[in-house]
Amino acid sequence: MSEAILSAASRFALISAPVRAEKLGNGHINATYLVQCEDGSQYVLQRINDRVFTDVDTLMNNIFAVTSYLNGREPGSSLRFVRTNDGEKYLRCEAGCFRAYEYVPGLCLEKALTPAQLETCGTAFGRFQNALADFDASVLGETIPRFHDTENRLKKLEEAAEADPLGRLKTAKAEYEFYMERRGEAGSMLSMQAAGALKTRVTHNDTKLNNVILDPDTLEPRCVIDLDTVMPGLAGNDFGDCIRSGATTGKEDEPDVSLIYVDTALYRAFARGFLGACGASLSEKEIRTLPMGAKLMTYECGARFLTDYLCGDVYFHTDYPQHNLVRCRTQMKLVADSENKWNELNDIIREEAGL
Ligand code: GN1
Ligand code: MG
Repeated sequence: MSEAILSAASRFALISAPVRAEKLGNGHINATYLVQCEDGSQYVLQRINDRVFTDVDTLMNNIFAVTSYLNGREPGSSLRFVRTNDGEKYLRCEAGCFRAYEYVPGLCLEKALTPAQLETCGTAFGRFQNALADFDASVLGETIPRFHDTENRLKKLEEAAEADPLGRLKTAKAEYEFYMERRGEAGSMLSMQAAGALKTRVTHNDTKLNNVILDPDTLEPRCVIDLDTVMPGLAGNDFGDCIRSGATTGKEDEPDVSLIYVDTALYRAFARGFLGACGASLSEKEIRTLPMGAKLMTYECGARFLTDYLCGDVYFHTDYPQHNLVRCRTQMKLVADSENKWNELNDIIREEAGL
């Protein structure tokens, strides 16, 4: 594989010849490599999952538009993509679709160890959203339609259970019921948006904890990565996905769910960073929906893991046959724990926002 990766890398306008490539990070969708060049410079090369992102032209147009806008406002605040030797935004070759950007060294957390680290991630995603406040959303295509339409995700889960192509439903009955029982809440944020009560912003939409690069010494945010789903969206969803992945006592794929809880100290820290960076731009209505955003992102993600388990693991990268089922259970536990802590979580947001 390394040969194919190096050969793809050599077709980008890098500063010197690529000599080595190794796997980088833990994304569930694209395959990511760190490429070392002869003169010591480093790049990230990604093979884009074109089963998930079927319109790679739109995807890469979005990413070039957003990163050049952000770097234009503040040089170095976003990823710097490199074109191919032919001047294209990505490479399509026998080994797949690839893109390249300058490597940003730093820390990507799989789990927050301290509230200070999570506060920094909150600052990073809040700043990102604010920096795009005046960006013309009409230039962005929808890379994955209905990405955070939770009701539609539940419909897909129901269809997967009805088709049950691998006969896996019998091993996930309780999980399926858990998600179905909560279906009534799934559309609550989108209906507020449709009624004009929540503002449509340009958001990141995949604010997983490991999608922020931190300076390991100062803990300052360096950059937000994984820009594939930057599209019109809701502030609560960006708040929510980082709470889902960051304000927890365990990993997304921890098999022992008795170790999984919503960590309220981490929750408060993330809220502090996010609200601080968003400043006065969030309306009171948006602020009051943040706990629901976190609950829905967790619920939706769990439902997506379960759907993928039932469909035979065709979407998320998995390491073993039960992997998606294990992931869907941690998300269930977090949803149940948010329900138990509902008043406390709402109080945290009110206190941090000064409401
Ligand atoms: C995927 O690519 P990655 O690992 O950052 C997924 C997110 C999920 C996440 C769950 C495009 O994100 O929506 O929340 O896995 N990205 C896409 O870990 O579907
Ligand atoms: Mg990622």
